[in-house]
Amino acid sequence: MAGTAGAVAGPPLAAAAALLALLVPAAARSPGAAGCEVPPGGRFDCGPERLLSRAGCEARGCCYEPAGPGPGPGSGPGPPWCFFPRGYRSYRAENLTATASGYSAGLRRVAAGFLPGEVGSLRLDVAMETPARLRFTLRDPARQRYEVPLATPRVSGRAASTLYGVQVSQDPFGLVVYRQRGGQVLLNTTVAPLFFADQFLQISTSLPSHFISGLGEHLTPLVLDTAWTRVTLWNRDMAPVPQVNLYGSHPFYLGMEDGGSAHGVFLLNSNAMDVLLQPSPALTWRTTGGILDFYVFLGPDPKSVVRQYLDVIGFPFMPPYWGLGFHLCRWGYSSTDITRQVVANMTAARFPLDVQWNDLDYMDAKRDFTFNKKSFKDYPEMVRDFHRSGLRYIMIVDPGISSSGPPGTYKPYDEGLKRGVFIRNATGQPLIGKVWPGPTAFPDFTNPETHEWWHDMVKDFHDQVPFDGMWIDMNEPSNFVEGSQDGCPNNSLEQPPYVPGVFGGRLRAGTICASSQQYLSSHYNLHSLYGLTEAIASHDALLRVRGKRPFVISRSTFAGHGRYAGHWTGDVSSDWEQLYYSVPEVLLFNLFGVPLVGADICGFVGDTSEELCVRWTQLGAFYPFMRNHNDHGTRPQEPYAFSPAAQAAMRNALRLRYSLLPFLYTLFHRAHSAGETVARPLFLEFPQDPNTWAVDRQLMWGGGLLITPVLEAGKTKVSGYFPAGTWYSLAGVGAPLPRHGGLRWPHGLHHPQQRAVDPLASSPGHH
Ligand code: MIG
Repeated sequence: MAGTAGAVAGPPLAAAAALLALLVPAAARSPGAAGCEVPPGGRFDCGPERLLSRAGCEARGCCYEPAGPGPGPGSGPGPPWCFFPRGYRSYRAENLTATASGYSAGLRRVAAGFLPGEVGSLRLDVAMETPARLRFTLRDPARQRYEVPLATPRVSGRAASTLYGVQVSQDPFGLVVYRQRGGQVLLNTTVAPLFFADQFLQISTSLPSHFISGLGEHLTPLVLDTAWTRVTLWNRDMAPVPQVNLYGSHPFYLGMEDGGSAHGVFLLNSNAMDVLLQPSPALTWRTTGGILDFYVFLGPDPKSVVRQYLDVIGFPFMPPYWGLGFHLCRWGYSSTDITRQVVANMTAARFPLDVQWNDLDYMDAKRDFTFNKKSFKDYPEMVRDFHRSGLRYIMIVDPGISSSGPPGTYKPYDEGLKRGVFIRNATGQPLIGKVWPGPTAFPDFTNPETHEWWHDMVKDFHDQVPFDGMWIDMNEPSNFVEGSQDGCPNNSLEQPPYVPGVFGGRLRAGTICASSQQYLSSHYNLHSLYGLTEAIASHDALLRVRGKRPFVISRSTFAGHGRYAGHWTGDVSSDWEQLYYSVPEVLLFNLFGVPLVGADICGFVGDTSEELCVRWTQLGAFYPFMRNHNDHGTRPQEPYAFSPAAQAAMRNALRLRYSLLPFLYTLFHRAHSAGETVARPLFLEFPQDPNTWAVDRQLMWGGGLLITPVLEAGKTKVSGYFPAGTWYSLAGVGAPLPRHGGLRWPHGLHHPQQRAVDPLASSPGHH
């Protein structure tokens, strides 16, 4: 361990426990050329909030070296030009003392920072919560700051023996977490200075390897790129493209270590943030509010890391069995007649269908909890008829509540107004934005009264239309005008001194004003919790109204979401690239504890093609949540919309899924009761085999079913990686699949050593 902690040196002092030691460093170096010999990959940006000239950089006591592709404030694709010298001082640790749960220390700012609202004194609390879980927090002891209202385990006392050891470096302050066994350093915050200002909190750490997975929601491979990557978290309605903040926030990563051990880190913070990855390798958390509240999970195997994370945020809910069947939806089923016809077509074409959906089309003037009395005249009967034929039914619900009707004409708004459930603007009035129904107010789901009101609205509507589940969309929340119809005030919440790399450049882009007021705090703090809080309200309302296990699918998510709802990956394009990306997205959401996840099969935006749609259905048969959904105005993509050969291939894919449903249901039960994953990256099962770590063109169900889908156009063969073991072809088990329609959609799996037959091939003879 000694010597691995950068600036840490010297003999242990005042040990709070046998494995905790406060270390006194060699006298802090004064900034200047001496501390500037930092290899480019290990340089930490000294100008996070703006571009600095040499003079501006040196005025901060930092090193200036124009190099690489920069310049750029931290977000550049290369090393920062202005960077901290080694030993740059910010806080000094004092008074390390043992506490019931671990120990605490005071931190005192010893050198002025450069952002407003620096907190001069901090309190560090280290809690050794369980043998494999460490929590540490940095708070302002003088002032209560916003903290994420997520119920996490209350732990009293200190774990007797732990997988980790902790050291505190005194000046500059830093924390080192290492494995007791073998000494591998997992976290070392001495690599760069700590910042704790009102709206700018930053802490950096070295990483033990380049294999870092997590930090959603982004369109990324399973393993993130540590070559100067910025990952921004701030929930946003945004059709998935690489590099931008998408619908959800999951400030959690899992790291693999040499030898196959794994650890995880969760920052319990919901403010807009950037996470920066750089090649040394290292990671910087940079958030705009709250406190620093970290959990470190020691595994030591990756499955345990996931379970330990879920111990903190909650195990996934148990979906009803029907929820694992095939779901069919599109925007543009514009009447009950058309919706009924879709179901009839599915039956006639012998496709299994468990859940029929409707998009906005059912609504009257696009308002929640209403239906169109012309085109959806027999809506309640339609749903009852579906029930009679064994189907379930789900419709979309948006959070924005139409606010422009005359009083007395729309109960959700009238009641909501009376009961004070809406988010307020600077003048204390409901903030009015614009979504599908036109002007809308936004329910504040951090207010308990809103949950009651939401329940009442859900119940009223359910009394008319006995739906079975809820599809909650637009809950980032999405807003078609920036901030509100009246703009936003000019204040520090709207224009923070540091703005993370959010798409659109401003926090209010595509959403409501950051400074609007919610029951628990400002929207600035609570924004990324909007979807989660709506999911909780919807889950609870469904439970009360139906008295059965709820089924909620949400676009926006936050850590802990899986306990209440599932997720679909939003407005993906009908293209092959998005087909591939859906694999890592599904795998990542399983690591995030949201196993009920899937992408819109055949793609949402744009016209699909027959080949793409077949491949997508074949892959989608292995999404834990399997729904075909389509944009309005694009080419139809229901399974029956294609050629007989394509239909046959899709039917086979569906048949295979349905034959595996008991297994899938069991996996969900394992997730629900033991914190496991359902769809699983290979490295979770084979952590000792580094070849598996980055595999994200294959996925597993549970520990034994390996799926190797075709993800490219024009291919009838795929190669995949088969870890050591004996692999059996699923198609070889049980009755052979029937022959039909020639070889239009066969695909096979070939591997030099082991050969597996793709169970979805339309003709077994092909192999
Ligand atoms: O502004 O309800 O992601 O699945 O079909 C678009 C219409 C609103 C976005 C969802 C999509 C849904 C669509 N919605």
